[in-house]
Amino acid sequence: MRRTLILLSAGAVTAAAAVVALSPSANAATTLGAAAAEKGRYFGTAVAAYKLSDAVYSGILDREFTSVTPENEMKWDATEPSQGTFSYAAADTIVNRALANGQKVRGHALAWHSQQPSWAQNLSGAALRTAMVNHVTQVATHYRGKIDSWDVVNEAFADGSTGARRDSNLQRTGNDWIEVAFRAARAADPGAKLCYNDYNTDGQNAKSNAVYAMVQDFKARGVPIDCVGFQSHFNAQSPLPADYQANLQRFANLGVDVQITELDIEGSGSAQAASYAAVVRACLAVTRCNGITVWGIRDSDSWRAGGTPLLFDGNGNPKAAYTAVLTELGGATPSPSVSASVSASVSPSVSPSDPQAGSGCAATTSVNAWTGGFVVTVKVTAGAARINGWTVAVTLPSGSTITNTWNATASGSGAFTNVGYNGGVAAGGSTEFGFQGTGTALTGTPTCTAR
Ligand code: 9MR
Repeated sequence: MRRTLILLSAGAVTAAAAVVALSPSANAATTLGAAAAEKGRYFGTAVAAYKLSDAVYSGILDREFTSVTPENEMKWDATEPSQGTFSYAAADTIVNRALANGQKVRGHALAWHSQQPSWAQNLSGAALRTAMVNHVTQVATHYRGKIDSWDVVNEAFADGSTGARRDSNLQRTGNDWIEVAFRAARAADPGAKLCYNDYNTDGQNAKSNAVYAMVQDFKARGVPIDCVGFQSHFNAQSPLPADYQANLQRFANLGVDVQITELDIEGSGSAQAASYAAVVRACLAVTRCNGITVWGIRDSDSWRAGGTPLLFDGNGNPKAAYTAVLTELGGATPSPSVSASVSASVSPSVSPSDPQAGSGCAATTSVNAWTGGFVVTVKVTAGAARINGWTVAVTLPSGSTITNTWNATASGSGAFTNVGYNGGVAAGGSTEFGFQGTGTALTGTPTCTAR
């Protein structure tokens, strides 16, 4: 952690000195996506199309994440509910919204034994093989050019010590069904990375050994495969394995990217935070680990909500696990920590090179506007002295409405006040908040009042 020392000179009332530790740098990235990007990685989440109208959900999604995975909308039952009839509306909503926001898309999943439409469940043999190839081809063609990575085949290996393939209707069409699916996907979308994705393969065990052997064989025979996804659903029964990093590394050494694709860790508090940090550390230590996706945004969005396994609580507030992930990525939450309190009021002397010299606070905006809507990010910068709270006032054109605010409380028309964790800003430090609205965005400069 880089610590910045700011020495304060004797003041008018009582001489005092304080050491203020910015955590860790006033310029550190303040979102998961921005921090991961500085490490050359994406940070993604699973998204459910029906939740996009929830402003808290979409606000966090757009602020924090640089990749999205449709949680259910690209599965076989969703995209081909009856044979030969394709239904892309829900997945298209997620994909097009993500691309418009500059987020990558992980496609999930082309061929899987689960969530098959009933017509496919009732097929077997050559008819099922043909239907599977057609499905892979049609869906990958529809999304050609839009998908960063496809989970071409999902969960094809059995749990336990056998190292065998999972029995399924697809497996019963012949052992080559996996490579046939990969070849069909490559032909349909040559630009997408093609992944094999599974769970309980996060450490070295019989199942991951079997996947490893398959990838090694594919590479040797020229079957197109670019990445392996490690779902990483952890809880007390299935904890983060000690050899997680080593396992990621051995797959990377085969010449594929590795991605953490469905991360969630049941638990709470510092124990959960420590496990999340360890996952991030492992990925950062493996050059070819090029992205992490968590399996949902808020605990309440999780497929196992009771285990509170995600980075935001049910209200959308960042948890300790969020801070741990952000810190491990080299980012920092906006609020500084003060390691020694000032013992009396002082008049600080600020180095002449300090660009924020002055008092109170200033606010600057960055506006992303489109026809009918806008997102404004506001940077609040403290002047020459630490501030303990702030209120920013903006003037909105008449007819414009604010629909969502993050990292601040909207208090009345166009006024925003800090929330609990970002009111304190060290001298010269800054914090960000944002809001989204309909209509036309503001054009003028906002005013900032410090407390
Ligand atoms: O999170 C998904 C949940 O909403 C679905 O009901 C479920 C149906 O199978 O799939 C969940 O996602 C799974 C993913 O597609 C594959 N790996 C395991 C995930 C959690 O079950």
